[in-house]
Amino acid sequence: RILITGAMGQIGSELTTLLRKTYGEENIIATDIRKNDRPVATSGIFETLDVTNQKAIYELANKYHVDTIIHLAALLSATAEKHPLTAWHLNMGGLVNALEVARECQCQFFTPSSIGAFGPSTPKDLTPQDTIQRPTTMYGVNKVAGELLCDYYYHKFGLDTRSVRFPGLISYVTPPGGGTTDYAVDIYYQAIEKGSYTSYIAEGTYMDMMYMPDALQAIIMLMEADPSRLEHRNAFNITAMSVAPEDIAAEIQKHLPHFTLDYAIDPERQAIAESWPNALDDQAARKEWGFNPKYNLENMTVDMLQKLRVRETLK
Ligand code: VAH
Repeated sequence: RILITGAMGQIGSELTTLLRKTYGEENIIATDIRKNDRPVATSGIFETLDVTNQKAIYELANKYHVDTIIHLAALLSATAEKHPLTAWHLNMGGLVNALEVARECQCQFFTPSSIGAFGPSTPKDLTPQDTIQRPTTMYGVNKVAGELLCDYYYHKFGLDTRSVRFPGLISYVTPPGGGTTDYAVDIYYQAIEKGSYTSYIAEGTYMDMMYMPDALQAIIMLMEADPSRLEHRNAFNITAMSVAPEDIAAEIQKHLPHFTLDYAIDPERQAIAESWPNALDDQAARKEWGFNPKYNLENMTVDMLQKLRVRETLK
């Protein structure tokens, strides 16, 4: 049985649906601090859970005899930068609570890291799997500390912890909240709704991105990987494309010729983006557990626009 925290978030809402299909609804316990006001909470087992309450996590893990914990509850980079101490308490407090329960219940454990775990002194192009990590954001501090804590639980307690450094994730089901890469999601929504988009990230700002289906597949592949092949654990570099706002706009214009992009830079999120790599080297993930994304900018754009058009017509 798998316990998911943050099941109503951008990753959680789609991962919950996919895991229910893959492993059976009765084996997925979706939890979130928000009440069950979204589809993910009404079509399977759902429990309200505040991950800052370790006892509450333990009680659910016990009640459902959980053997895997996928811990997604966290504040993303831009929100964390606005409320750094809240982010520290939720991101680190929630993680150590979830790790402690996983240790007590001997669960396999997954929590995401991010390209945000790198900083300005990290090599920006073909960022190595093993390299300097001195992020300058609270979110990045949380992600590096999280990677080290998960490795510690593996080496010290033999806990089967596994993690990936996600790039920006693009999806059409649940819009992300509070991220720096969210422009790459909003641009598609606005292309359909308004035919134009004003980017808060500057032209020429490259970041790694990935379409949600590839991100979900990566979680399942890593969690099912033969542990004897894993030289790394927390956390694997993975990416599907490195793009700047004008690249996405040019791809959208192939389908919507009148789409226009302009800029109104948000200095805070621009500074975060500039502290992150341009493009990761994900050879370790490909070698150790067969990571192999299916979507690039071209076929992701076709799918995103098609799915959002369908939703627009259903409104
Ligand atoms: C954010 N989408 O922008 C998240 C992610 C790599 C970016 O960590 O904070």
